[in-house]
Amino acid sequence: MADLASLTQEALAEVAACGDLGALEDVRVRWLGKKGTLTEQLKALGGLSAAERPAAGARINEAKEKVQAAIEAHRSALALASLERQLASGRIDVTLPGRGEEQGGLHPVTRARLRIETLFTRAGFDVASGPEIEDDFHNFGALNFTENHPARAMHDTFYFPDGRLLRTHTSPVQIRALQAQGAPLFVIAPGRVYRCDSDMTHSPMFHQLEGLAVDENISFANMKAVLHGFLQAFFERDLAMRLRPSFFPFTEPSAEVDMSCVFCEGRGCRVCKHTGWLEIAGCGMVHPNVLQASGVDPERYTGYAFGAGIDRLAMLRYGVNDLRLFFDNDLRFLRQFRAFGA
Ligand code: 2NL
Repeated sequence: MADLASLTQEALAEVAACGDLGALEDVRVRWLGKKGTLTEQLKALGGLSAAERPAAGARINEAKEKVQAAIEAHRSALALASLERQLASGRIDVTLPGRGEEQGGLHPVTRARLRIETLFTRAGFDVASGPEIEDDFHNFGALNFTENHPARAMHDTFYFPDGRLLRTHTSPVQIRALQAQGAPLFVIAPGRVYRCDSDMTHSPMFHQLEGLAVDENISFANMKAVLHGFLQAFFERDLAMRLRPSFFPFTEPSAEVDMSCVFCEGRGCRVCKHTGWLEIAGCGMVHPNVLQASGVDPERYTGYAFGAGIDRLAMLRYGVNDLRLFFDNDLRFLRQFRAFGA
């Protein structure tokens, strides 16, 4: 019988020298397989006496188990090392900046709205918002529209089958604010509004700014000063403003607001159709019926209100000549409004 101790040492040395799982399997077959060197030792037991056989067999099995254990341990170590190599090569540094990210920016209509909100907030107004789906009372009834007013017609207003509608102006937001807070009240209501109208200069959805000031002793002169101050601040320049008599069901008296053309300074150009003036808003003193309908005493309080198109304000401020550009969302157009664009 070969020297079991030195065979075992030889086997263990081979196991330890294995660099991968394949080599380790070869070593296992060579030593412990059916015809493996240590397995073969059992066959030599036949040449021993019956007295020596059990002890010799036990020692061979002990050697086999020792080598088997060494193989298992080495197999685990190789598997762990291989996993760690894989993890190290595939590691992702989550602190690296992403690839291909671009500087974003606000939509020009959003920029105009935020600018408007900042300026009116500075003047003491709160910013109010409300539902885009409204009922007849808040959109028309409370605003002194007669039952048969043309604006109520199906071809001007989007109606739902249950009689509700898409608000045609943001006045209902101000009606709700009046109902909820009463007077005194100073609010602006910017937001999306909807009208059954679509052509070169009309979009079925557009953005409106309305404003409402209700308190004791509110005058037409107060309104004129606030609107003129707003326009000069919004366009960052001195400009002339004029009021022309007009009519709205919800204000009396009512006026159209014109400002001197921001493109030709009043000299006359294509944008102002050679008049020197741009129509920019409507306004007036809140009709007593409107205050009454909202639960405010028209004998004690007066107020002014105004409405303007945010899209039109944005077009004039940023020099955009086609309303539809705001709604196409063509990135070549929008990129020009990036906060820190190229
Ligand atoms: C326009 C005209 C206007 C108002 C809107 C208003 C709201 C309440 C009460 C009274 Cl709650 N009036 N809003 C007043 C005058 C004109 O808008 O040309 N808009 C684009």
